[in-house]
Amino acid sequence: MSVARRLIKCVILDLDGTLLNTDGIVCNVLKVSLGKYGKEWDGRETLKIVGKTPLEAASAVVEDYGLPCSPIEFVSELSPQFSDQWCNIKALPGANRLIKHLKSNGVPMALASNSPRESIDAKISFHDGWKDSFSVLFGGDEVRTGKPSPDIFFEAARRLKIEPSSCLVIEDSLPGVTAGKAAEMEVVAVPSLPKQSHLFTAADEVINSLLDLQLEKWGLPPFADWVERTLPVDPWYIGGPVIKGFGRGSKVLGIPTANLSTKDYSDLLAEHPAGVYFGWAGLSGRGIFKMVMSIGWNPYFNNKEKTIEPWLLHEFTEDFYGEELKLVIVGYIRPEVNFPTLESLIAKIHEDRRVAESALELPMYSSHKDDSYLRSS
Ligand code: ADP
Ligand code: RBF
Ligand code: MG
Repeated sequence: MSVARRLIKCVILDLDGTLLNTDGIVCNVLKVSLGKYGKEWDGRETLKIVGKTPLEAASAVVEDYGLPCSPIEFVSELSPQFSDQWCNIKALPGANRLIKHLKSNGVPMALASNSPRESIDAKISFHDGWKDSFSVLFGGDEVRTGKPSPDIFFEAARRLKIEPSSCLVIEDSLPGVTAGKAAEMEVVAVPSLPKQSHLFTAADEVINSLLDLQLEKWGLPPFADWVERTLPVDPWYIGGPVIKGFGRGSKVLGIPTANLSTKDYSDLLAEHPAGVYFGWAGLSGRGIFKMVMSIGWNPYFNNKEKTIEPWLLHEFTEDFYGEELKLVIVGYIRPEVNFPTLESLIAKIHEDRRVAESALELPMYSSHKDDSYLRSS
């Protein structure tokens, strides 16, 4: 095991984009509101608003779209629409696991968010056990200046009675990372927007999702739920007819991947972090097979779209395009990464296959082979 970089005594967490999957909801509200002004929301704007205070975010949108209202008016127009949506925000994968783990190990936790205290309280009220897990909560309206100013982190540390250098900040946004470093804390960035990790050079570590957090690096109690190099996840399901992919799985890698339409499942795909997962695959009329897959942008090929690439661990004598494929995903192996050579990418995928093949023999994973979803049509 690697030596801890620093002895950390507490964890300060950001809320939106770090623990909660707020992005989709923010986008939907903006789409509707801008529509009323005859404007079309361009998803790329999200980059400008993540991690900002509501007023700053509103100013950016009002200016970029030339809206005939002031940022303050825009905020008041949007707030009731946002409030209506708080109940629909899901916890990001790994958020509940992290909170439970730190709590049961007695690691103090603070929540420090740029959103107003009132919305923080409202948002977390929909997540069991969250409120009681934080000894300190701070909203952007409770300090003089929000992130990227370090105020909110200094205040959180002061209230925790722990010196800043012993605090670990977990943040998804650039303003948040800047604030954490300005407070001289250790900062792990978990960028909520795809393909942004190169911008987070100020962070002490950049990870792909909370599933990849290695607490022992910070001298904190390690997660104990990894089993034979795999992390069990709440099973989830996806299925549909097999479609044509980029035509390079078999040709370039010698590894065929039976692609599913991403259009029909964009919400589901957005919910799950990019990475390598495994589970069981049901192919109607042919049987049930072990499966290992990647979800993401395949950095080696730098795809524009997030795709799902399942490799069925079975030798087929023919293609099965158009046939109904059902997947149950039961575990996680690793984040998606880039490789210096095609050979190293191929070698890694074969290693993933071995990990998945052997893990799927464990009762905790093999029991899902009998899931009725795999046989349904
Ligand atoms: P594409 O880019 O169209 O997905 P691939 O080279 O990735 O092409 O090959 C995938 C196709 O190969 C699948 O759609 C399926 O019809 C076929 N195939 C054969 N064996 C397998 C397997 N073991 N796993 C996944 N797909 C397979
Ligand atoms: N592509 C990457 O660029 N990085 C990866 O880490 C990666 N991991 C994969 C793991 C598995 C189990 C599979 C089946 C594929 C993976 N690929 C990865 C995707 C590979 O690039 C993809 O199958 C081809 O792009 C097919 O179009
Ligand atoms: Mg494919």
